[in-house]
Amino acid sequence: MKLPRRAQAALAAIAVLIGGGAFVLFIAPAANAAPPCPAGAICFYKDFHFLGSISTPTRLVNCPLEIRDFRHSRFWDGSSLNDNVSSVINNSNRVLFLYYDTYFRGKVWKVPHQGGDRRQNVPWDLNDRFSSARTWSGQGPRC
Ligand SMILES: [Ca+2]
Repeated sequence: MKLPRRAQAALAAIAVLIGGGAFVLFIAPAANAAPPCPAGAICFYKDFHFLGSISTPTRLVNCPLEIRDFRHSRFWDGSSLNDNVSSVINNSNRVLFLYYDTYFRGKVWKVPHQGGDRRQNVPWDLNDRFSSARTWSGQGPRC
């Protein structure tokens, strides 16, 4: 079977890429890729646009439904959550409140649990500044 010239060129290019080891680059994840946020979870990301390392603190969706001091919480890469959160996805059924200071003090930023706003970059003036968080729901568990 005779392939059209374009198809021959494409096959030749693929053969070169595979032969040269470049094929690995196509299937390797991007350097900054973080896992997607699981259903029902609240996810903090170290970088904007849901990149960098991720943290999925279960204590915001189960009792005690709060983190009083981010200095005791970590991203998956081991770095501290404190003054480090840059984007957030709220896949839970609870409204999330993030606070500038520990023990729910200082400026507060609200992330709803539904609609487009449940996935957000942290505003510039609050980027890498949050130190505590808690969640609220009219229905969900109370502790
Ligand atoms: Ca950050």
